[in-house]
Amino acid sequence: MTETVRLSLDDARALSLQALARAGLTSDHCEALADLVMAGQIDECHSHGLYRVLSCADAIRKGKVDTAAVPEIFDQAPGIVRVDAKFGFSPLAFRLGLPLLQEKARTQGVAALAINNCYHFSALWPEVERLAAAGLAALAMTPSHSWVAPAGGTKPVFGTNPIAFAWPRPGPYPFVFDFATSASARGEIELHRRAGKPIPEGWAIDKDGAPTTDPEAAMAGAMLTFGGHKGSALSAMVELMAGPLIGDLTSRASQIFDAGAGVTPCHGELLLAFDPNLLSGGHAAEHAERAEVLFDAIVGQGARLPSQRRYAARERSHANGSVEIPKSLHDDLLALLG
Ligand code: NDP
Ligand code: PYC
Repeated sequence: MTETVRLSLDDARALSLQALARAGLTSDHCEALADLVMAGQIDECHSHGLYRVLSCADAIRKGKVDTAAVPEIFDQAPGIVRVDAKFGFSPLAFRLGLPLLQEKARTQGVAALAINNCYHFSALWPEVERLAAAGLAALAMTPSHSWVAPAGGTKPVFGTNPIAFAWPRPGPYPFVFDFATSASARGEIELHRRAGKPIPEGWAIDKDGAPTTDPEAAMAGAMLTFGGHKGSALSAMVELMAGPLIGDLTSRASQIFDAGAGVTPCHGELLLAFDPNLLSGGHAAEHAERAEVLFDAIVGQGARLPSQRRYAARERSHANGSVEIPKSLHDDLLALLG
């Protein structure tokens, strides 16, 4: 059984902030990153929680990330905001671009935020949740590194390419899903490797194209898309929409840019925001009721909504005032403090 350590929410946040500051990040980046990894840990999304502080520190140590990058915002068009992250981490770029994206979505009905030149390590649900909290429906997507074989192939082409969607609902919890278009996130395979556990069948093939449950062999070979050709096509869409469409890199190009350093990917991210009021001709409240009927029909038969596990974890973490992480991760985080 994995030995764990329980940290108060304040201590966990302080540890993340200290480790990121010690790695050399400026305070506004530290705050943006700590908020995100804490959100992941509180929701028990372990692959994108405190664990990610290690890969951020690694990318900085290898001289890849601009630790003091000041993102630049461009009001590109009535419905388009572009933020150049200037080769810093993405969370600060998102944070700075968000107000203008929301304003544009409310006036145009639909608006896009294109983030360019960002080192990306995070889950997407915190971002689409922010848009839902402002009463907007939202989509987000980003490539990563070419780790995933297309359906019918054996060589990595795609990134793990997550897609996240949010729909605002009454109460604190929007309808949100957020998943990699690969069978699992790369971070999940890394966590299995760290824990010395095999990965489930169907996640990956080894470098010779044979199915594998060995995390090391999987990372040296190719990950698989979810849902065969369907996940493969969605993954290609993410490559195109959050790559060439917004003037940024595909996962293959991001891997080449990485030049063997093996750090978190550097590329772009696309977010789309939709105003339900404008798009429904000013009758959002009335039509939102139909959405609630849909959700009732799902949960009414015992099926669960995506994010239900996360929201339950969030309530538990806040009630306990603490989060639990593997002792090995705690040791590695403490080691970053030198
Ligand atoms: P999961 O497969 O763990 O979960 C995907 C989604 O499905 C979640 O919204 C989850 O909700 C929901 N879900 C899971 N089981 C059920 C069920 N039985 N019924 C209904 N809904 C369900 O996610 P992934 O491993 O694919 O991705 C994990 C994270 O990794 C994501 O947040 C993603 O953004 C991130 N990621 C980031 C990348 C990047 O480049 N930045 C690349 C790849 C992934 P719940 O959480 O409540 O279980
Ligand atoms: O878990 O696949 C992943 C991932 C890639 C970049 C950030 N997370």
